[in-house]
This record gives sequence, C-alpha cells and structure tokens, in this order.
Amino acid sequence: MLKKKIKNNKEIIGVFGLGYIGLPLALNFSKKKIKTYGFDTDIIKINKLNKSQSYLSNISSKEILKAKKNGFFATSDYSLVKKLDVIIICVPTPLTQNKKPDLRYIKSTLKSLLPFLKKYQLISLESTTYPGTTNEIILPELEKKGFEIGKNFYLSFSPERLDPGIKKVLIQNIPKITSGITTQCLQISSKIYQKVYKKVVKVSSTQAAETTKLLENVYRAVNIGLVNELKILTDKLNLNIHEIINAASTKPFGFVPFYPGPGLGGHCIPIDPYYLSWKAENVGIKTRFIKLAGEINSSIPKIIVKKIKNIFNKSKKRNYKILVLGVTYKKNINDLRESPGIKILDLLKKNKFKVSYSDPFIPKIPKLRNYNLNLKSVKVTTKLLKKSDLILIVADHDKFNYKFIYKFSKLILDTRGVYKTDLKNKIVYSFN
Ligand code: SAJ
Repeated sequence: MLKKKIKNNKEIIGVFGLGYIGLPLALNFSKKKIKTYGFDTDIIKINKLNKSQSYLSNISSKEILKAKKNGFFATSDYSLVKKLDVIIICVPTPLTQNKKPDLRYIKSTLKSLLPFLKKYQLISLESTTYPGTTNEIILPELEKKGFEIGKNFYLSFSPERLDPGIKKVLIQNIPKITSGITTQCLQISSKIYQKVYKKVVKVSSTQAAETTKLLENVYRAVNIGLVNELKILTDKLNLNIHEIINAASTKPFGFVPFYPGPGLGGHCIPIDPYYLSWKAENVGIKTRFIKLAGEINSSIPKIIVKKIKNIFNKSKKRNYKILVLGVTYKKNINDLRESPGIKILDLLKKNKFKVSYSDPFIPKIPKLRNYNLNLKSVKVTTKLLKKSDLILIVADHDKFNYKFIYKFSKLILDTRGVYKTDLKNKIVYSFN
C-alpha cells in the first residue's frame, strides 16, 4: 500500500513543526512535487506561509510561493492527518528549568495526531532527543491503538542536520541518518528520505540514530568549551588564541578548528548534551565532559562583563556607553534562542552601563523567557561610534562594516576574533 504510493510519488507528507528544520524539509519535499502539508500550532506562522511570506532569514518568500504552486499549504487542522501517508515530527525539544529533557511538544503533537491515525502510515520523529524516546514514548501509544508496527504501521527516527545561516550547503547534500523499529520501517523511511537526500545512512536501531545526533552536538559543545577555556589561558599568557587555532588548522588530519566566542547559543548545542547526560544518569553513568563544557560555555558572558567592568572601573566617569554589535546566537541568522548576546546585554544593564545594540537581523528585542530588555536596534553611525566608550562585538554578522567601525571607535572588545590586526591599538582581545 504505502510502498506502492511512494513508488508512484503519490504519498502525501505532513511535516509537524515549521521552524528552522521543519519548514525547509517541507519545502524540499514540495520541490520534488510530493503533496506536502505543513502543520504548526502557531497561527501567525500558518497565515504567513499561506500568504507566501517567510519568517526565516534563510528561506525566501519566493521559495514558499514555489512550494505552494506544488500544492504545499500550512494548516493547524489535525483532522487532515487522516489524509496523510507520512508524518514527520520536527518539534522543539527544550530543557526544563532544571536542565531535564522537556518532551511536552513531542507528547502534545502525538496526542493531537492519535485520533486521526490510520493503517499504513509512517511516523518519523526528527526532533533531537535522548536514546529510547521513539521506543518508549511513541511506540506504546501506537500499539495501544492496535497497530502492528512494521506490518500495518511504520515508525522511524531520523535526526535533522541543518546548519542554520549557512546557505551554501543545500539540505539535500547533507547525508540523512535514518532508522526504524523494524526492517520494514527502516526500508520505508529510507525510501521517503531518498526522494530529498542524495545520501541516506541506515543505522541499526532508533536508539542508535537518536544517539548519533546527540554525539554530533555533544562533540561541538565539548570542543567549543575546550577552546573557550584555552582562550582564558592564552589571554593570561599574552597569546592570541585565533592565531594558534589557525596555525593548528594547517594540520591536514586529526584537527578540526573551533573558535572561542561570547558563549554558546542556539536551540541545539547548549541543550542537546543535557539530553544525553540525563539518560546517562538514568543508567548510573556520570558524563563529566558534558557538564564541564556546559559550565565553561555558560560562564563566558559573565567573564566578558567582568572584563568590561575592569576596563572602566579605574576612572571616575559613570554610566559608560557600550554599543553591542550583533545579539543573535551566531552570525548571519535572526535567532535569539539561548543567545549569549541577550545574557550580556542584561548583565551590562544590571551593572549600570548605558547599553545600545545594533543587529541587522533583530530590529527589536522581543520579550523573552527571563528577559525583558525593551531595546531597539540602532544604526551604526560615525556619531554613535565616537560617543560609545566601548564597542562589543558579539555576533559577527557579515553585514557590519568592520573597517568603518574600527576607524571611528575608541575601544573594541572583539569576542569573535574579527580583527586580525590592530594598528591603532583599539582592540581588547583578552577576556582577563
Ligand atoms: N560556536 C562557537 N565556536 C565555534 C562554533 C560555534 O562559539 O567554533 C557557537 C556559536 O556562536 C553558537 C553556538 O556555538 O552560539 C552553536 O553554533 P553551531 O553552529 O555549533 O550550532 P547551530 O545550533 O547553529 O547549528 C547546529 C549545526 N551546526 C553545525 O554543525 C555547524 C549542527 O550542529 C546541527 O545540525 C544543528 O545545530 C542542529 O539542529 O542540531
């Protein structure tokens, strides 16, 4: 049944969660002329998409329009699930306040789907989560409905891999890991993903696929923590960590460069490792690297603000003016989730600095969980640069004119290593 539909490109796909992961995925299936519906609980997103408007910096409205011509549309009507053959879940997996896995979105999506599920459908979970989620949270609900997994219903886990803000790597060129509860589930899931991805990598179980994804992100968090710690050390030794990393990068094997920054942001890297450490604790294992990297990475914003306080606490002048350049969690995107830039703005304000920011992607900082900064992005003018006591580079967007900034600034704290030279002795490199 389902196999035949897939063979004839007649399957109907529903993508649940139209964020950084779900929307590009839905558009890619549409591009292949596969009937695709996008589901989301955010009506604003739904309306924008149905008016061919994009809300992601790396997706153009033209792409939405093109997908709509291929039959894509967005909805929050879950009863349409009964029309679907393939259900792909790309909803967020945040942490609770005490850094435990928060599966509320997976659970609420599943609950909304259940009444409309029918035989011969495939559910593929893509949300990053701890090993065992697919088997322990989704599988039992399907069996309670009487489905026989692998026979008249299929279930897989296939982690998303997308580097937000990097336009040059096309989604279809990123190898796609997939798995299944049974061989049949794996076969069907692979056939679906082969329509979009050039390379589909099959692994032996959903737990292996879940863990693969976590390894990829823990690897990043730990290595970023390593260079952030080495930055503090090399500052003390009066060495330039960026020069050292670039020199080490000439090693043609066995070394992948990571760079120190203002801290760790995004909806994945600061969060995913705690899904693995939580699972480890459940089986009595202490994952010390994860915890240590988390401590180091989350300490950086405070270290930077302490440095700024040290720079100014010698002279009498009060409420120094600090201009923060870039507040998103990394360059060239419009995402503030877990952004160290927000933490730094908040700490600067609490320490009585007169703070302003400029970010071409963030015209106004919205109210965020734990922060109400009430700031609007300002234009980087000669006047503003001249009257600012310090320029703090946090997200090194390519759109900034760094030459112009250098020319008219008094002092620049460069957390991203943007400036390779400092002829006028304006750059503060050290965080100590
Ligand atoms: N960062 C550093 N130094 C580095 C690299 C990153 O400080 O050398 C910081 C960034 O500024 C940012 C944070 O780490 O604040 C996370 O950046 P990231 O690029 O590592 O992660 P994301 O969340 O933007 O995207 C990642 C994907 N990125 C890359 O592989 C480069 C990938 O790990 C995942 O596919 C994706 O998250 C996901 O959805 O899991």
